[in-house]
Amino acid sequence: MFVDRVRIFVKAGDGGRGCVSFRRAPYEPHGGPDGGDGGKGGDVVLVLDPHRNDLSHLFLAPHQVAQDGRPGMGATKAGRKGAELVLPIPPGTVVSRIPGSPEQGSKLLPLPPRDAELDRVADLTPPTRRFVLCQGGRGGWGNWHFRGPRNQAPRRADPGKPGESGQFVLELKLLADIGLVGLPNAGKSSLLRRLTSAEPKVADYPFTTLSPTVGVLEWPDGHRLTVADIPGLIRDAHLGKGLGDEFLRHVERCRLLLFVLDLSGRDPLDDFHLLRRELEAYGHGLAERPFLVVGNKTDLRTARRAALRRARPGGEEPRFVSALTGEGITELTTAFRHRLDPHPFPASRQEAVCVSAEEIG
Ligand SMILES: Nc1nc2c(ncn2[C@@H]2O[C@H](COP(=O)(O)OP(=O)(O)OP(=O)(O)O)[C@@H](O)[C@H]2O)c(=O)[nH]1
Ligand SMILES: [Mg+2]
Repeated sequence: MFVDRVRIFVKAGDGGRGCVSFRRAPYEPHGGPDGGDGGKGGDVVLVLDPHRNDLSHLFLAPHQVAQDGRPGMGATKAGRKGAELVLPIPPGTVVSRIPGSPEQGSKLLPLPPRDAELDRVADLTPPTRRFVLCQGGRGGWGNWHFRGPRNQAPRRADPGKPGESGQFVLELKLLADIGLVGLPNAGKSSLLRRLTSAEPKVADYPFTTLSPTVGVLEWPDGHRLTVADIPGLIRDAHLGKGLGDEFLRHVERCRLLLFVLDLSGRDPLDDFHLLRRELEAYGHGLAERPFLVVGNKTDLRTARRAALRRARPGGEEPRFVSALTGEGITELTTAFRHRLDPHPFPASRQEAVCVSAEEIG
């Protein structure tokens, strides 16, 4: 189960109660106040975890409550702090508060629609690694704070402050340098496998890919680019056909789009225009994003190659590869690098190598 949008209720720990206590010792019948302060409640902290690629763990456990602080004790001993609650989340998660969510009360509100106006509180994208979503409450003062010349034996101690709470929507928008966009069966996943060591499923039927995958391309000089593969788009995807535009938000933050066209299928130029129209209909600036065009499956049909080259779809010189045989892959990775890295790099170092998809972040 791939989950990229959840709503959760979180509550930080309450502060511990302050203590009312008096010193007791032999020969000291009226020892002064010595009630310690309550401990602070635990915070709820979001922490980036590059090994996580979705939010299913929070979908299954949408109530997250941190530990309360312990009450203060005699002999001015402070109560122990509540442990912080760490929620690991994938890089690229956007966190918004559901407006009007009751500060108290843990009944989950319905997940707001995608276009709802939400109050964004954080975008967990490196270099941000930690974000305190809810602060734990301060511990209450013990009675020794209230001693004074007029009141040598205060019986007052404060309760701890309640921890912050709220309901939030967490939405994953994958972070990658390059996003693969294409019709079902164009060979996007095969290309990702060829480019990186990620292993998305590949099969000879449409909609093999049901969730996005990110892989990493690395050059010997240490330069890295991340590549995201998403489910295929079809005509009227923006109206919810196929898997709809549900997954386009995962390429919203890619710096470069790669249109993957199937040379063995229908007219690749038509496919290109269809994809462009879907991106325009989706909006969010995707249609204006820089792109490259690649014709895949050169091992099957070469006749289409010349026609596509002449047509220069979108004014771009198309590249040609075979994800199956590896033909043209080095030229493609070089094109990525030239497009995304402003610094020229030596020709001898142009061939990229694969690294584990887990090393993202
Ligand atoms: N001959 C040949 N077949 C290829 C090539 N690239 C992909 N294929 C085949 O095309 C089919 C679809 O490949 P996928 O990589 O699953 O395509 P996809 O674009 O990820 O498809 P969806 O996930 O359904 O959108 C598979 O049977 C692949 O083996 C290629 O370069 N040459
Ligand atoms: Mg696929």
